[in-house]
Amino acid sequence: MDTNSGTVAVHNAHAADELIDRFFRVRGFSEQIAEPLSPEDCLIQSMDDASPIRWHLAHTTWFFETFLLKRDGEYRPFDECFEYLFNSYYNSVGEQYPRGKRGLISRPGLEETLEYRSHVDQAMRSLVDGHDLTDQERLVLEIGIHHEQQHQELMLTDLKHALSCNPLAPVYRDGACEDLDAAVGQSWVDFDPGVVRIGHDGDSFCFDNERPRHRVFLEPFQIADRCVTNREYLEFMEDGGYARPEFWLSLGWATVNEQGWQAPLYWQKDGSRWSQFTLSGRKPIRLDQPVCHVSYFEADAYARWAGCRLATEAEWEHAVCRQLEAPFSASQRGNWSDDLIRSGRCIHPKLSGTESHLNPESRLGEIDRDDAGQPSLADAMGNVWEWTSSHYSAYPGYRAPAGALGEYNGKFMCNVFVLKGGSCATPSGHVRPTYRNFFAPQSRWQFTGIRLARS
Ligand code: AVJ
Ligand code: FE
Repeated sequence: MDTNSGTVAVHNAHAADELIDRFFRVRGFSEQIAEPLSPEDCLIQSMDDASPIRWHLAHTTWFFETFLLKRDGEYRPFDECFEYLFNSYYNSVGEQYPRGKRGLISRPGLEETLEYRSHVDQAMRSLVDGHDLTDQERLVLEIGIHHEQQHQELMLTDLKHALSCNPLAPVYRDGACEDLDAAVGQSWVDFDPGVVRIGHDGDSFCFDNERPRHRVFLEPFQIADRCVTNREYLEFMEDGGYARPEFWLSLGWATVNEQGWQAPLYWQKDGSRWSQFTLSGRKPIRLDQPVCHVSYFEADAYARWAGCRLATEAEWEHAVCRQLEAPFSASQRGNWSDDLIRSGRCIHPKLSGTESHLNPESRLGEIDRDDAGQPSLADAMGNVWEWTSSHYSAYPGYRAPAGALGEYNGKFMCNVFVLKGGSCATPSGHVRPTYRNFFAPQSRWQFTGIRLARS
């Protein structure tokens, strides 16, 4: 393995001091996520796609150990076997313990896993105190920090799935979900045809898959100023959405039937009332919250039922970037996991819409508009990941970085779709409009929702 040759990414890493502060803050937040959990909670694995909390705590540590510390001759590994045990998918590092069996690893236990973390944290402290980090070391450190933030989101989604399997509907953290319902209109934001640029530009951090920035031609389109709500999705359900093949892709229809899907993941009907499992236990469905935990297949079928479609990745990114340049910020109220935890709220999407959509006192029904009089896209960043119709493929000119970290993103560019914007399980500061998340079209356990577009 050789991550030291070639360029891992093409940004100028931040100053070492700022990075190492961020390193310790981010490491601390992972432990804060695990803090309310018992050792039993931290071991279970409810499906192949999900991993135990303990595995996430160890694997993120393994990342720094493998890609930074082991490059330094002085470093003594905590346990040689962890190289194999906590390798997720890096063939150039070596073989991997089977993914679907991670829940069988009862040892190291939670306590020892936390010792592993502090062993590595101390070694990281010595590394940065011992010498000025090279450019390459700062790059890998920054990737490692963002990697740990990706796993913080996965910890929350995997935990939600695991706890949802328990009929006692356990509460991870008590917290209020916004329980207000408000009639929220939906408007369309218009775009003229033309050549636009998408992808990351400049020196700030991004993952390799966000480059190179490149041109794309867009036909005229419209994109919704907010995400689809539970109220709207229920209309689809009540119109026989899950029973009518005409709305579904063939693979989607097969999945609906195989899995017996009749509603989004975590929904349950008691009599005539729908409820949903949340990280704060079971709660009634709030009609004006964005629909969440739908697959690509459901998002696509809903859009077809509504006479619309999903946006392409380029349409979504162009729409959001144009808006971020505009001099208003209503749509930028994020709903990020660290803020939600800090303020004791439920890790759950909030009402769909801008402030003015949502404040019944002031301008109910009115919508925020930018300088050109266009409605603004509400909640595009944070709240729910938005499925796009774009397959996750390499941008023109993309080359995976040399070395093991070249396995990070590029090799997954098959049979998955791009999601944009971040969710309420994403920590603040982790995503940007160019960020490319990706999941298989049948995946529902991430906080995924729907924004409509049309031509
Ligand atoms: C971008 C969320 C699809 O889950 O494998 C974690 C994130 N990459 N470790 C994944 C990731 C390496 C990735 N997703
Ligand atoms: Fe990982």
